[in-house]
This record gives sequence, C-alpha cells and structure tokens, in this order.
Amino acid sequence: MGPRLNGDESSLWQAATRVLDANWTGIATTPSPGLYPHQWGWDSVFVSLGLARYRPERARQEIAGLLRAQWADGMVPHIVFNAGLVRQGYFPGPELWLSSRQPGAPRSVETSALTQPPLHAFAALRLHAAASSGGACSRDFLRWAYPKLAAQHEYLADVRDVGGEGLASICHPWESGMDNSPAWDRPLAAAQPPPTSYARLPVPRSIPAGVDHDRYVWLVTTFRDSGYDAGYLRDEHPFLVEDPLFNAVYLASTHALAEIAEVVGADPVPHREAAERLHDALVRRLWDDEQRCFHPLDLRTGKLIRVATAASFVPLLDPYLSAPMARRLADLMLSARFAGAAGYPMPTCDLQASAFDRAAYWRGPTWACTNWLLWAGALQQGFGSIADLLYDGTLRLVRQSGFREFFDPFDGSGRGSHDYSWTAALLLDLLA
Ligand code: 9WN
Repeated sequence: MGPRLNGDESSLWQAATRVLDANWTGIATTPSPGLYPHQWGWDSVFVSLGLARYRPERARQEIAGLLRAQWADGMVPHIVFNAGLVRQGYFPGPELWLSSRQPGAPRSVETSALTQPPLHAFAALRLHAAASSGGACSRDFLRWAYPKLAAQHEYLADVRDVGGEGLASICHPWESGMDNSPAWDRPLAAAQPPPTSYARLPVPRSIPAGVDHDRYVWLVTTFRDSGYDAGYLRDEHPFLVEDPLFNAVYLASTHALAEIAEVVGADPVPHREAAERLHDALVRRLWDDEQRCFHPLDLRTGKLIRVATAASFVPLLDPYLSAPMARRLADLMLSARFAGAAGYPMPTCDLQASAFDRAAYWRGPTWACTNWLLWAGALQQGFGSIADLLYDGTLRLVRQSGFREFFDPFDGSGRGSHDYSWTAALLLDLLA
C-alpha cells in the first residue's frame, strides 16, 4: 500500500516505513530509539499521520495509547511511560511525576502530568479522511475517541484558560514542544528555583542541560507538590504563557472536533462556537501589529514576548485568519529574518535575533514537525509557493541527511538523534 512514487521517492518511502516499524515497541512508536524510549504526545500524533498512509490500524492505536492515558480532568499527558522500558534511563522518569499517587491519573499506566500541543483531534480527523472510503473501523474509532477528545478540549477551556479570555496557557516549556525556544528565556529566568535538590543524571543528548534543565525539573516538582492543583496553577505557578503554536493547534483541532462530531452524530455547534472564540482571542491577544507576527503572552508580566520563532507563524492554520495578517506572516517568512542566508526552511528562530543559534535545538535549527505545521498552514491560506518551499526543503533535508531529529538551517546537515520517528512519519504524509 502507498501512493504512486518515482524511484527516489519510493526508496525514501521504504526507508521511512523501516524507521517507523523499527521504533514500534508493540504498544506505541517511540520518538527515537534509545533517546526517548516512551510514548510522547505530539510525536505520536505526528507519527499517526505517517502510519495512516500504510498502517491505518496502528495509526489509530498510536492515538488510542495517548487517549487511554488521559487523566480524569481530561488532560492528555505528554509522556506515557512504557513500564518495560523505565530502566532505560530516560530522565525524568515516572519517579519525578508520581502520577500513580494522583487520584485523577490513569491506573493502568504511569504518565507525565503536563500536556503538549493538542493536535490529537486534527490528526484523528485526518486518519479518518485517509482511511479508504471513510471505512467502518475508522468511524468506530472516531466514535470511541470523540468523547475523550471533547474532554481534552474542555480541560483546556476550563483549567488552562487562566487568562480568562479564551486561550489555553502552557505551564512549562516542555508543553510548548519547543523546549528551549528563546521565547522561554525570560519567563524561565524569572522562575527562581532553590539550589538543585535532585541528582542530575548525565543527559546524553543535545537538549538543554544545566541551569535550564534544573528549572524544568523544579517547575514540575513545584506543580507536583501542589497535587497538580488548578488553583495553584492559576494563582502561584511562576511559568504561565499563552503560546501561538499551542493555541493555533488547539484552534485547528477545535475545527476538526466539530467535523468529528458530525461524523459520529454529535452536536458540532459548541465546537464551532469554541473555534470562533479561540480565533478572536488569538488575534486579540497574541497578534503583535508592530512586529507583524504572533508572539507569546507572558501571563505573569502581562507582556508579549517579542522574539519571533517558528511558533509565530503557526496561526496560518487558522481558516479565518484575515488576509492582511496572513500576508504579513508570509512576508516575514520570506524576509531576510527567516529566509535570508538559510538554505533550508524554516529556522526555528529569527536569524537576526541575538538568541539565534544554528546548532542549538529549538533556537535555530529546522525541524520536520514545525516545517510540516507551516506547510499545512500555508496550504490553508492558499500560499502555494510557500507550501512548495517547505515541502521541497523538507524532502531535501531528509535526502541529504536522513531522518534526523533536526537540521542545520544553513547547510542542511543532520543534528541530534538518528531515525527520528516524526521526521519519517511526516515525510510519508508529505509524499502521500
Ligand atoms: C521533553 C520527544 C520530545 C518532543 C519535544 C522535544 C523533546 C523532551 C526532552 O523531545 O522534549 O518532553 O527531553 O527534551 O523538545 O518536542 O516531543 O521527541
């Protein structure tokens, strides 16, 4: 099974399916062999988009694994631990989160207590669309998933709308998916942990270590010590940000939820109304007219964080984004600040920002997942040539350097881990 491809594309296709098959544990697909041995939220969602193209049943299993780990309040966790692999040494493991002591956590698996960009409903609808003639299995799956996805969205609307204006806030850089984005430097620096109180394990990877990692862990322990309490989050937690990527994905998934509701015979209207409110709040709160792009809003200072990153453009996914705003985003994407000297789209940080670093994880390198979101956003806005740039650039990166975790935006060399699941999966989605 698979689309009609030329010789080169067909070998890429085969190689990508080998990566995904090798990273399948029997329960879920790990982001990368060795490095991340468990199931991750938005990784699995992206993986499901690739699996949908050749193993639709497993694509559904991938999303089901996340939804089965949902907490009683509707939160879908960003890590679902594989009990058989906890000794592989990923830090922080279940011992940090202590989910098994939380009354609202699932009993069957241990999980983290944070979430990640909620692309789940968007992906579930895409799986359905990719299923041959909308198949019965796929409709059954949507029937099973719909109440869980709706509960996930209710959680975001209730517990995470701390600003009270309709957007969901993230309470940790890990929730953004772009851990060490320069956008988090200021709010993270303002969160002052006590001296290190846990034993650091060596971190054998390119992720931020040292003081930033200490702060990441401390933010979790302080949230955990409150019993992961919504009131604590609202009134005391030091890191609380409304992020354009997270909220644009939330909005795209809310539209998808309305369509899923129609497929399963539920009422789509509340989801349509929610999407309208989200669109209004996104534009009202995160659009920066002076800088002509979206920026995160730090709820603890009440100020926009004015560093343009790949996240600034993800609201292109919004079907009701006004044409002038979409045009401004496109102009910035094509300007010297994002296209400039970079040979490959799309650097994760403004090339002219002092924080830009071509090698440093989410501070400059290009990633298949952000490219894919922007490709989907460009298609949504009818920006065919930008979509082509992202499509061709992403294929070129993989041809040149393989299924790497991320890539140098100037010369396309591969960085981080090899055989990365979302790079393989999103390539399949692009080729299909
Ligand atoms: C923390 C798995 C995850 C991705 C994130 C990426 C990185 C984890 C880490 O790896 O985050 O969740 O250990 O740094 O930043 O986007 O989901 O691939």
